Order: sequence, then C-alpha cells, then structure tokens
Amino acid sequence: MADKPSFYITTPIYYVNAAPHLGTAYCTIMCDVQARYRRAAGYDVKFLTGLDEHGQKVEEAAEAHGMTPQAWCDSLAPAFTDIWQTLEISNDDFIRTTQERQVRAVQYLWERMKESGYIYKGSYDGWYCVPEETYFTETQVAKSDEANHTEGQHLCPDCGRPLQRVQEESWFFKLSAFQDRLLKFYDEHPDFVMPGFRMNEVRSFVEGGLQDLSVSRTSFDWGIRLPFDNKHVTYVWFDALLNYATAVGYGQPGEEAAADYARRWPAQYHVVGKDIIRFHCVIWPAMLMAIGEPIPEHVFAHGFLMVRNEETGQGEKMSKSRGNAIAPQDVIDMLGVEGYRYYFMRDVKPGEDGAISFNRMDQVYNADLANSWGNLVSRALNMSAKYFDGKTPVLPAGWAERESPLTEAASGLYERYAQHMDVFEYPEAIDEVMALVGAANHYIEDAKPWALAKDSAQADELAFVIGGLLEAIRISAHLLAPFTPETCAEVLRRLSLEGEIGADDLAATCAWGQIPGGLSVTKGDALFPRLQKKD
Ligand code: ME8
Repeated sequence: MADKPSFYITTPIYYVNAAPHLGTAYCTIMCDVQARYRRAAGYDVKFLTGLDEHGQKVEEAAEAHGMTPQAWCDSLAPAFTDIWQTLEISNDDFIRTTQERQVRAVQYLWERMKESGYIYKGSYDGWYCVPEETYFTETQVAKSDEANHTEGQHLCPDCGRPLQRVQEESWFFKLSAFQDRLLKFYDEHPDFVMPGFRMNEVRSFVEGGLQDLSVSRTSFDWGIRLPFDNKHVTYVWFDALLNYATAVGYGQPGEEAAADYARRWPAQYHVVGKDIIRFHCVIWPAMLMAIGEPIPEHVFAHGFLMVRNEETGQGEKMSKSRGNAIAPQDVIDMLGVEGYRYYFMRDVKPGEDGAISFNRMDQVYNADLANSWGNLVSRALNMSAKYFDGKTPVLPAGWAERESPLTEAASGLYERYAQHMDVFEYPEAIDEVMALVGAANHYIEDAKPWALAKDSAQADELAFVIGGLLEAIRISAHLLAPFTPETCAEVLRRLSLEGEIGADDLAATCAWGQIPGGLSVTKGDALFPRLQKKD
C-alpha cells in the first residue's frame, strides 16, 4: 500500500435534519465514482462521508419530534448508512460529529486557536439563519431587504427564509486578518476551487472584505463545549469543517493517528455543493492557516438538482428543509440502482444546476443502457457462446494489431477518458466509452457474424469479429465500472474475467488486445431490461 499515492476525497457531512434525498445522494455518488476510478487507477484511496449532527437546526428537528438531539441523530443515521449501502457507495469511513474522535479534535482545535492568538471573546449582535446555520450582518440583511422589498420582514439573503435575531456572548475567529493571505493563496493555487469559474466568486467575496466570525454560541446547548470556557458550545460550522481532518487522525492520540495524518493530509478533494463554497474556500483555509496546517488541494463545487415549484412555476433547489425533496428510493424503483447512478452522472453536468426529469431518466436509460450497452453485451456474448461452443474464440497471434472500426474507436480511449475523469467531467468521460459501444454495435451490423458463421472458409474472420467485440466489451466494462459497478462486474463474470475490476493499473487493463481465448461465456439475463412506458 505504502508505495501507492494517497488520494483522500470527502463529501460534505450532511445535516441530520431529515432523511437523505436525491441531491445529497447526487454528491455522494459523484464522490463514489471518483473514488472507484482512482482505486482502479492505482491510488490508495480514502473516501469519507458522514453526518453533521450538532447545531440549532438539528436541535430544532429533534425537538419537533419530541426527542433528545442525540436520540434523534441515532434514529436517523441508519437512513443515511442504509441508502449509501443500497446505492453501492464505497466509503472507507463514516464520521459523525458526535463521535468521541470529533469531540477530541474540536477541543484540540480550540487549544491551538487560543495559542495562535486568532480568537478573542466578545459579543455577537446580528442575524442568524437556522436552516443555513449562517450569520448575516445588519448591512447584508438591509441590502437584501431593500432588493427584495420584504417590508420589515427580515429574510435570509441566501435562502429567503425568516432570520433570527441573535444577541449573545461569543468567541470570535479573526477571519478579517486573512484577507491578503487568502488572496495570495488563490493566486498561487488557481485550481484550488473547481470548476474554474467558481474561483471568481470566491475571490470577489474575499476582496469585498472579511468580517470576524462568531464561532461559539451560548444561547443553546447542542454542540461541542469549549475546553476553556464551559458556557460556550462550538458554532456548528467550526465543528463540521474539522471533520475532514479528524477522520485522518487530527487531534487524536498515538503514533498510528500521527502517521495517518502525515500520509493523508491535506486532502486531494473536498466535493461540495455550490451552497457551501464560502465555508470551504474561505473559512476552512483561514482556519487551517491560523493553526499552521496545510490546505486541501481542491474544492470541487457542483451545482444543484432543481425541482419545479408548482405554485411559482420556478425551479428551486431540492432540499430537506424546504420539504420538496424526492427520495432516492422512488428513482431506484424505476431505474434500479445502477440505472440511477448512471442517469445522474451521465445527464447532469457536475459544475452546473440540473433539472430533474423523469422523462429524461426514461430516455437515457433506454437509449444508453438498454439499447446500446446492454444490447451489445447480450448480442456479442450470445454469438460467442453459439459459434464457439460456449467459449471466447481463440485468436491467432498478432490479431490485436489488425485494424478494424473497433481498434480505431479504442485507440487513445483511456487517455481521453482519464483526462475527463480526473476533473469530474463524467458526462464527457461516459461519451468516450459510449462511442466505443456505439462503434461495436455498428460493427455487428456491418460485419454480419451470422453470415460469416454459415461459411466455414470464414472461420478466422468470425473469430476476429467476435473476439474484437468481446474485447471492446471488456474494456468498456472496466471504464464504466465506476458508474455501474455491479453490472460491469457481472459482464466480466460472464466472460470468466471476474476479480479484474480495480486491478490497480487501469491504463494497462484497458490496452487493446488482451481477451484470452477459450474462456467460458455465460449468456445470462438482460443487464438492463427496457423500461415499459407507464400510462
Ligand atoms: O450543508 N442538489 O449539509 P446539508 C445537489 N452540514 N446537491 C445537493 C442538493 C441539491 N438540491 N441539496 C443538497 C450542510 N445537496 C453541512 C455541510 S460540511 C463540513 C458541512 C448536497 O445536509 C450538496 O453537496 O445541507 C450540498 O453542499 C450538501 O448536500 C449540503 O448538505
């Protein structure tokens, strides 16, 4: 393991205010695809997800259900772990901010912050949005009230829901001291924020001036206590952001934790929604600068899945607190788990917002999975079994060098695919593989193996055609495996090539010309049965 490069990737830790929905699942699948791809490409991956259990929002959700916050979190946590298991999420760790390791790390952070001189005690008097767990200044609120004509009602400038007035003693983090250092950091790391256009948003926010941040609360209890001021609990974001470091040993005792931290930190990718960029690209790096720890390599910000609000006709962000969330199970019932994963990764551009459409789900599933990929596998495996006595054809030496429409489509495919996968361009990466799948389907029509099979003089040609098709299938299965792991493993099993997925050197695995002859071929059921139109 030690000689493989480390690749540490994280999802946001989700609030335990309601069950997970398509949006939450979207981000988690996006990370899972990257984690699976990197494992296959030879990285030593750690993939972390988890739950953000403290704060006012969770406390209020618990109260509304007549439960203590801890009992509430414990009761809801399985809704997350279960759906991740169903959706084939391959996380290596699952953190909950109420775990002892997080309490220890946060208290350790407070001590380091105190030593650093970047915190001080004061009092906060301003606005707070509970659904967003975010502070807003008088000026931000006034500006937004004016722009939105809210007439005396103070609504959150970000999400439009009512704000609370908060006046309390608080510890502050001197965020204002980091403006220049952050701007210098962005200059030196232009790909810290991805996609690139989001960097401008972050930069102009910082250029506009930073205010010190209230990082402890005294008006409620549900949080991690300050080690040196027991009346205060940690502001939920100050706690939550640290989870990424906690999970690789930050603030934990023992040599193993220290070695883990040295190897894994800084993370390669925090994948987050565009709603929480400022926390990850401004506050989090400033916190790390304050305590002298390295800053993660990239924050990848994806767009939102949107749903239409029937009252206003507008698209709005699907969210747990808005109550407009669609449960993953509804889509799984329609497309199956693998169809579900494929649809969202194929059809939503990761940097942009994507409207949910059940019609599109139908179309993409039928066109790509049922008619193109599923059909290719079924036809080619059937023909191999039929014409070669249940086996893969034995091909003469040098067959792989002979050109065909398939070698043309497969040439340079891995490089093009990897270039897209490396930067989360999943629809483009899938397009590359689907071009090979499409070429293989055409090749069947043009080469007409059923006609070759009738002529014994064409036996070598038939072997060449079928061998090429199976080779295209083998390569496609490896490249599609991060998206649809179980069906791709099944395809390889049907070719007696099980155990190959995640074999460390994806580039070598995908080089043309490796399908062995004489392997048993199993025909099996349709991988992706066509969806029937419902009336
Ligand atoms: O913000 N479309 O948690 P959260 C796409 N606890 N993605 C969506 C989405 C949508 N409609 N809705 C949510 C928090 N997401 C904090 C994070 S991290 C240290 C703390 C995804 O439960 C998206 O990735 O509100 C978003 O950033 C995340 O869920 C927010 O989840």
